Amino acid sequence: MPPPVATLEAPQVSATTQAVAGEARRGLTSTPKSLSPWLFYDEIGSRLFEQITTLPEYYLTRTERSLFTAHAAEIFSTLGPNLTIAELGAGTAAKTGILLRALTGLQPHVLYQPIDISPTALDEARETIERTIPNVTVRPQAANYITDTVRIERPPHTRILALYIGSSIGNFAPAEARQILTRLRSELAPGDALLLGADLGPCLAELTPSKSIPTLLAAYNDKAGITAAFNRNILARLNRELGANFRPEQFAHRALWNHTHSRIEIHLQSLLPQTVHIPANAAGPALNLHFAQSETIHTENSYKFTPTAIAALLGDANFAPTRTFTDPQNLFAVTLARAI
Ligand code: AVJ
Repeated sequence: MPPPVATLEAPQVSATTQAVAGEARRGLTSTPKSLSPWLFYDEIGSRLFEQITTLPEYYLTRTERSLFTAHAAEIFSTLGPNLTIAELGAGTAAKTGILLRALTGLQPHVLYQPIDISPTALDEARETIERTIPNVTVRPQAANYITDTVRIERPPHTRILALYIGSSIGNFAPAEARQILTRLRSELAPGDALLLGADLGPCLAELTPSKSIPTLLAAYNDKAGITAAFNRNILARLNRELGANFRPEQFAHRALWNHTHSRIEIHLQSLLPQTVHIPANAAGPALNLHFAQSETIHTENSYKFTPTAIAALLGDANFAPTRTFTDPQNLFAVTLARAI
């Protein structure tokens, strides 16, 4: 007989809230203060990100989409038949439909395996794709592909095309990016493939034309203030989930270009000296956090690449680049690589 269920235990804390509590404690007691960008993507944050992807300044999504539209046929003819598609960080899979639709024209059935940290985004991905694209079966996996091992299913006689698109790789420092691709590669076999979408850097010697720094900065500092709301939502989330008392409007959204590290940095800057309280939780005792005027919380890095850097990153993870597609303005790159 199992023991009776105890009734006086601590309130049930979900695994996600536990991870949020741990990351808030780690990041906000560090010097300088930081919070990891995965914290952006609760239900509200995921919705704000979807809005970002439609902003006039945010060239990334529409440029990558146009590259998929222009080159899907060539991508799949290069790869040949009998593919299954797995996607890291799929979100709501808005752009993936272009690729899935093209592939269903070439093979009778497609198994699509989206992997994402957000279960609500995955539900939406499954619903939209199964409703709008016949002959695709969606098998979602809610997982943090940074911390958890992901399982990619391989139906008999198929090769896997892994998608890592949307410049999601840009959130990671070079060593971590290599590790993500190396772990993905370990789930694949020679002959499988990866389609990597990465944002290109500004003012690149090896690319003419290349985007200007103002074009890049505008993508992270839109006129409508959606990116600012997305950034501040990280604090609102700590209020909602941890009972913290941040006043998000007392932090300014800042986006800057760090040339040395080839990355956009996103920060929240305290507009005045202030103290914020986070009650005790499963991750540890209560915290009183002091913010000096102008002190920042570093919330995100978004690395930008050269074609050479993309090829080197792929090579380090045992992928051989076969084709790189870029738009006429060299804003964004989609690279097809073979697992070797
Ligand atoms: C989802 C990481 C690709 O870096 O452009 C957009 C996130 N942050 N605006 C990016 C983001 C602010 C985005 N990625």
